[in-house]
Amino acid sequence: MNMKHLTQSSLLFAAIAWSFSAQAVPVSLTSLTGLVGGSPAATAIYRADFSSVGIFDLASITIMDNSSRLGGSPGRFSGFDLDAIILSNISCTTATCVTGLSGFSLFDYSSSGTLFTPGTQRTPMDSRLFGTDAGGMNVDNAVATLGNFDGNSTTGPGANGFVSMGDNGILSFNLTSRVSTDGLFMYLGEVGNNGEVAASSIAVSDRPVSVPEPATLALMGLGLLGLGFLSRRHPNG
Ligand SMILES: [Ca+2]
Ligand SMILES: [Ca+2]
Ligand SMILES: [Ca+2]
Repeated sequence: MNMKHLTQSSLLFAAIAWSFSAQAVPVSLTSLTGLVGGSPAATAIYRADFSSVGIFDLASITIMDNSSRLGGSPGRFSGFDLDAIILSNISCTTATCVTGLSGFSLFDYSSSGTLFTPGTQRTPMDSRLFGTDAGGMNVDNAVATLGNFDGNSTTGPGANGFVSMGDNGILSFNLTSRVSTDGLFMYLGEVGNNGEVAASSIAVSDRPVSVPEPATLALMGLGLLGLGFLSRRHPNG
């Protein structure tokens, strides 16, 4: 790592830590083989091994879209399309294996356990992003079903089972209780397998995420845009 990257890394860490008011560290993801989901089924699953993440107890997980208008569909489907996110102590190498897991009951996918900052939509814009509630500021888990990898990978009338975060959207999950990172795996699914997960950043913290101030988020978003070196671009993205 050269000095430039070291400086950028320090700045990014500072930006995340500031926003979370807690220790937050970036997480690397491994793409699993195969696709799952509803109909059509085109959800790609990614695995993170938290054993080596550098914190002992996990309290929150944050997904930061950084797709920068690169992949996927526009409008209400802009940005990262999250099908599901679960935690388990079982290591899977295939997407089909993950669909057979019973994830730990540590998520509250309702607005009580999530913090959502919608990203922007590419034209044609809708009143709200897909899979969000009437106000567009929270996940509607009756649509997104974030505990199940069941997304219908379509932008047509049959779209269901996921939430689209918008370009540079941020979605945080506060776990219902802290869990040891020893032997802990996270699995998350991206509907469409079009590079939006691979172009996003995942961070974890040993503290819950509190309600961020808009100014903080705006600054953080700009910081992440400028610090794209942490993005993991999908080769087909
Ligand atoms: Ca999308
Ligand atoms: Ca789902
Ligand atoms: Ca997608």
